[in-house]
Amino acid sequence: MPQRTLVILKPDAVRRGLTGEIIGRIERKADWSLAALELRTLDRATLEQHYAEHEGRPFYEPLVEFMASGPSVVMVVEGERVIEGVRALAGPTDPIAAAPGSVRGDFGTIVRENLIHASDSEESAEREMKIFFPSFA
Ligand code: RTP
Ligand code: MG
Repeated sequence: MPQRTLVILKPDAVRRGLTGEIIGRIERKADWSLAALELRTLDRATLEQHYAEHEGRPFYEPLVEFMASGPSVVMVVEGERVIEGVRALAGPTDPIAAAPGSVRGDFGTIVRENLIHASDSEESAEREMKIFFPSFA
């Protein structure tokens, strides 16, 4: 079933020059393609909307600060089962627990700077695409 998902290559991925590597992994999956892509420094208001579910948690403030600390690559990826698929390609939140072969497992060590965000459900994907690409969805 074709789907769309909102993917962010976080500021650590851009700073470390890993965006080509990660985009390449996404592009090489059969029947997946890029529907939107932009290099953008995310502002606080956008991040507060995006991470509203985490407001009040101890990691929220440092997370928002990190996410605003430099440019990110914001993308919409479309294709067969892409919501579940990009989450699998990313690996679990904690990069040390993530298997080698996944983006977080191959390149990450600390939980906050885990390189990539991907929508976790169809509802999240719709909500997040509207936040980052209001004219697109
Ligand atoms: P994401 O939303 O970025 O795709 O990641 P996720 O679903 O795997 O993780 P989530 O629980 O939604 O957390 C969002 C992001 O917050 C940072 N985080 N830091 N204990 C901590 O320091 C902590 N926990 C979460 C990570 O950047 C995580 O991706
Ligand atoms: Mg999440």
